[in-house]
Amino acid sequence: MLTASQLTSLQAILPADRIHLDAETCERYGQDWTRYTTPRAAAIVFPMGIEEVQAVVRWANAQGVGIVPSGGRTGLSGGAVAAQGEVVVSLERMNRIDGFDPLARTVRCQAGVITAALQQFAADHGLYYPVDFASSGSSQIGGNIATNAGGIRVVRYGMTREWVAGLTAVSGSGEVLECNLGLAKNNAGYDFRHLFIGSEGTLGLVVEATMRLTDLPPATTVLLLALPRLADIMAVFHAFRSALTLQAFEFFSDLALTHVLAAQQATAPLAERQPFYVLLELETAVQSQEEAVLQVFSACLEQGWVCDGVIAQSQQQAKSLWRLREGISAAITPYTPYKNDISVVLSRLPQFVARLQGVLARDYPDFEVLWYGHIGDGNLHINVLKPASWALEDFRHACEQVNGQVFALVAEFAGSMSAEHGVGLLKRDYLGVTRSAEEIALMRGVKAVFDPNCIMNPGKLLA
Ligand code: 2HG
Ligand code: ZN
Repeated sequence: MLTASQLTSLQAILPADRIHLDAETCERYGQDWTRYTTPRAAAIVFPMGIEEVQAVVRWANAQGVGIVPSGGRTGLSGGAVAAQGEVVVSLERMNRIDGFDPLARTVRCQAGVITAALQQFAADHGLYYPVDFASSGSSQIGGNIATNAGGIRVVRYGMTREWVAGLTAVSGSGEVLECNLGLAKNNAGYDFRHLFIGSEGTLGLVVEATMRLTDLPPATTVLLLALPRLADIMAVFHAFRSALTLQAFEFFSDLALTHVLAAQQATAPLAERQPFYVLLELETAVQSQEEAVLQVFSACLEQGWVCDGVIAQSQQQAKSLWRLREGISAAITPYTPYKNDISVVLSRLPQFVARLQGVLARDYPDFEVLWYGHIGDGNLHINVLKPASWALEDFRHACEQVNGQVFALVAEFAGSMSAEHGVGLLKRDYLGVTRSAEEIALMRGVKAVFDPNCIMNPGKLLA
């Protein structure tokens, strides 16, 4: 899809073996984990340094070609899909970790560093990188920053944003910007770092970052609790959080459990099935905290909020409980689920959930609807499974109809239409649920400053 002269000028920037035009590579790198858009990349390029990224961006501006920044492509909103003949800039060959500063407890990462590699680097130095999720073995730091990735420990450590001490970006106009210099304190004007975090590649490419590390977590206890009613979940949350420090507070429905058990060929963790389950990880460094776990657990049983539960007795058992939660998304991928990733403030969650249950039970009678997510953050992943007999477009259309009601509820409760997965292509038309027209107009203005020719990830986030 590139003209002969476009290709010739691109070949003057990068060696031929780092420009891929073949259909297989274009398909592989032209999409993320979503399966709702047909990839149509013109080329995939693999720069190996900041100057090469800058040269590609300048070339794209001169040629009027769109760029899709590409990390581990584990996104769920189509943010890394090349759907209209763009050049995909894969950062995967820029995967060096260096510049470890033990005093500042920071480390310098190129954008293509795999999340798990940073976690391992931290562990090797007696420290901890706490942002964690099921895709940490494939996702990359640059992508995590561009999407402000969240995951399973946000309730304790916050999102990726909290862990970026500085970043280097190549803006859409080809300028190299050093944002925040890794400083702990820096009030010298606007902090562009935070504009790039979560910008989904629409302002430029994050090429390097200085990431913060922290202390290793103390010993923890993992529990799985069974709940007859979702309405009681915040009471359980409050009871545990008042007594102990939460590392995670996740939930899933029985239908989600059914699918994950089938996919993993595992057996149910509790003798009796209940409609909902909570997976907690609690800090238990000292014996009094271990006792507190049992006390709160008993209190929840007495109240009738919880009717059964299991406390992991070994690391291995803790891992297998976690696999049930973390494996859900992969278990249902074959059903091309229609995904919602919504959030409200915790205090409004019980009322919101009650109303949402009503809407989904009434309007999705023919589809399997799975509930799971980071409920301790007020974040629900609602996944609707496509029946095999339905065509993808018809299914999507049917889901979008119901989604109008879901998003009306999100708006009524002043929630987010995308809590952690970003907006990308799939949620773009719903941005107005959470952001005002004035805000969206300002976003366009910001984009025009950093990316005047609109070459950066065109069509994502903003139409
Ligand atoms: C998770 O929390 C991921 O498991 C994926 O964010 C969520 O599949 C989803 O909807
Ligand atoms: Zn999630």
